Amino acid sequence: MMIKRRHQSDVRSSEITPKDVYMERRRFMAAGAGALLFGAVGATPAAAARTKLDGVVQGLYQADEEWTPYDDITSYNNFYEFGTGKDDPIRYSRFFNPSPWSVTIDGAVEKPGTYTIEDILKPHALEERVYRLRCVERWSMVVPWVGFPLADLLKRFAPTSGAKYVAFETLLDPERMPGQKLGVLEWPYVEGLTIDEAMHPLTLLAVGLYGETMPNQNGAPLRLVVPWKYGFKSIKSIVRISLVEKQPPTSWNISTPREYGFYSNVNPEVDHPRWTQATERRIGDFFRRPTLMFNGYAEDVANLYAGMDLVKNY
Ligand SMILES: Nc1nc2c(c(=O)[nH]1)N[C@H]1C(S)=C(S)[C@@H](COP(=O)(O)O)O[C@H]1N2
Ligand SMILES: [Mo]
Repeated sequence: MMIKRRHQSDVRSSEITPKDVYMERRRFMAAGAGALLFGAVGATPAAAARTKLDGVVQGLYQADEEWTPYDDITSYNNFYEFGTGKDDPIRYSRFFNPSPWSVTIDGAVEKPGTYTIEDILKPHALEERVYRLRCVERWSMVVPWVGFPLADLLKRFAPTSGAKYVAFETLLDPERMPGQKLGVLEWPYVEGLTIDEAMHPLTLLAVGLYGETMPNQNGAPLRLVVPWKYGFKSIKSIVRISLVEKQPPTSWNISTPREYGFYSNVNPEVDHPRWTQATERRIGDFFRRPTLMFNGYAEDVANLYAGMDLVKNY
């Protein structure tokens, strides 16, 4: 059953009030010392432009849960290229311009090349899918993404038999992504999936949310969404997709291998070394709730890991 409850914060840009702009300005002013590094102190930004996406159809997957409000999805998140605080991405991605944008598809494909984002998107119908996203830090949210299956894109470039894994890379540009001037991670941010995970129908390349183009802080113009894995697998602002023979490196595994493995499936039974993963706090809720195996997508994805030791392959 599909139940859709739109939250009152689902407003068109024309409805954004002076109060919103004021609050946004307050956020900016509160930026403090970090702002010296990240720039833009004293700027008076208008509310971010919000552009509706045309021709979006209802997708197959609709989590039957209340959508997390737009303002929460876009103001409390992780995007270390714009700082490590939860409210850094909205603040410091304000002037990021994701256009023009191109994406390189290479490795074990018959048709490698670098394509404009327009050429990448052209053949794909956009659909809305409501997915749960759970961060390894134990907060979660429900997001109406707009996108298309990654599998449809990969098939266009004709993977060869050497394509066992898919590696993803975020833009590397410290001038435009000032968090890359800090050594908190190795840059660029990289992630990877097995080919079966990448071809799974749940795996989405997203270009927007709430029916509108992707906000900068959520990974404009193109990001991955893998709803049964911890949020960090869902890499943002992608510039390269490589089909490869060997398991590719991933940013969090490079930085802290004991805490973050290649698979990173949401699993309430396998704890993070420093905290339990059995519960989570839905953004906007006060009480914690139990975390579900594979984030509630076990029926769809458990077969990908049949016979695998999920304690070893964390
Ligand atoms: N390039 C890049 N992608 C990233 C991150 C990041 O820091 N850099 N953070 C990840 C983490 S930890 C999470 S929880 C999700 C959050 O997605 P959201 O911002 O849409 O909530 O993005 C992931 N993708
Ligand atoms: Mo995360």
